Amino acid sequence: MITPDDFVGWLDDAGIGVFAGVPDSLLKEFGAHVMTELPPERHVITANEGSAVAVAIGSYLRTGRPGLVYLQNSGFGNAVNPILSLADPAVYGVPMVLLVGWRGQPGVPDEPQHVTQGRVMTSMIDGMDLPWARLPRSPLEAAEVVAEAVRTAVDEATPYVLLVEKDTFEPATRRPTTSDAATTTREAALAAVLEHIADDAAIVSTTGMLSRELFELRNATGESGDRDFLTVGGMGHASSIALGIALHEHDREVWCLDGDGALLMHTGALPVIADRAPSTFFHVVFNNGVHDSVGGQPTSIGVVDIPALARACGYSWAGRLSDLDDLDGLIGEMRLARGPRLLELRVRPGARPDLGRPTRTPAESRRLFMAALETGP
Ligand SMILES: Cc1ncc(C[n+]2csc(CCOP(=O)(O)OP(=O)(O)O)c2C)c(N)n1
Repeated sequence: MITPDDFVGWLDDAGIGVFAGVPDSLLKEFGAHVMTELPPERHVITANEGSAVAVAIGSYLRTGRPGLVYLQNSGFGNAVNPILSLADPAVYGVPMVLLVGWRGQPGVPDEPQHVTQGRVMTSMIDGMDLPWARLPRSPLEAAEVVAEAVRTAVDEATPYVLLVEKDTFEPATRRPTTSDAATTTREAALAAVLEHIADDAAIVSTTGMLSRELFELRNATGESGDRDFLTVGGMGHASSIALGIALHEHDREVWCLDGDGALLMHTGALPVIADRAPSTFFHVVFNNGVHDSVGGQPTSIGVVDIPALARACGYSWAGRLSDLDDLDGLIGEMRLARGPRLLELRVRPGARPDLGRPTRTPAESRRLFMAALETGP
């Protein structure tokens, strides 16, 4: 295995400038290293993977040094647009190295949302005419592959993809510390919110552990969970999925249970939701300040006043809660509002170590969800 320290050293030696990306569980140790060791001007955790490519482009324009863009392959689609429309050798020809966590790699069991993306990964890269290599686990070979990747990216003025398999990186020597004052766990807050949501409401939950917690809470309480749509992939799109449902629901409440990283990934959904103003739309953001599901790397939500953002985007009501005792009153207020409303819940990072994964297939969940919503509220 490779130490993150060695890996970043090879990149430094090869002339890499900025590091930008969206965290991934396979890159957790690498992420912990760059977060604790690189100065802030050399490392940016971006809202989505396309923005990371854009940061690398901008940094190259100013310094002439290629950037390192890191991402999980589920976010590769977000990166495709600025890669092909800007960085590609036929356009501006901007060198960079893309470090891509290969979830769903053929032969390695993984969740349904990773299977196809994992299988088509290399053919997608080939289809984009990008040079690529697997990052070897052996340090000697990896050092050569990294040097060759940067050389090719620069010589051919192109993005170069390095695919990272499971267990490639050794643990980082230091981990970032989080200083969140919130005491409530996401799971406890979720359970409390569920008590206020009517049985006939539709729920769209965000990507990551929140959806896993929702699935387990339903099992624990013996509820069917048929009206829950778990957004297992497509991070950031839960709110627009909920909007798509709410357009057709004039009586039934539609609840989007979101994360702060997911909210930031596609914040542009907020004014669109407000513009369409479905009166049945309820948005709850479980804000732990980090990408908890993939290792706890900070999002930029700390600089955002989420209720003020929602109001500025046109939501008819927005509030914040840190103490679950106030939930009753705030949900009452939400219900009195006429258009979309948003409640921010401050929660603490972390999850149960024994948190399971949904045992229903996504296709079965989709069938049950559609059938459950066919019956009136
Ligand atoms: C497009 C895309 N990029 C990255 C990921 C990997 N990923 C899964 S969950 C997650 C973090 C979500 O953070 P947040 O919304 O704050 O929720 P939390 O995990 O903190 O509850 C990430 C980065 C993904 N699934 N899809």
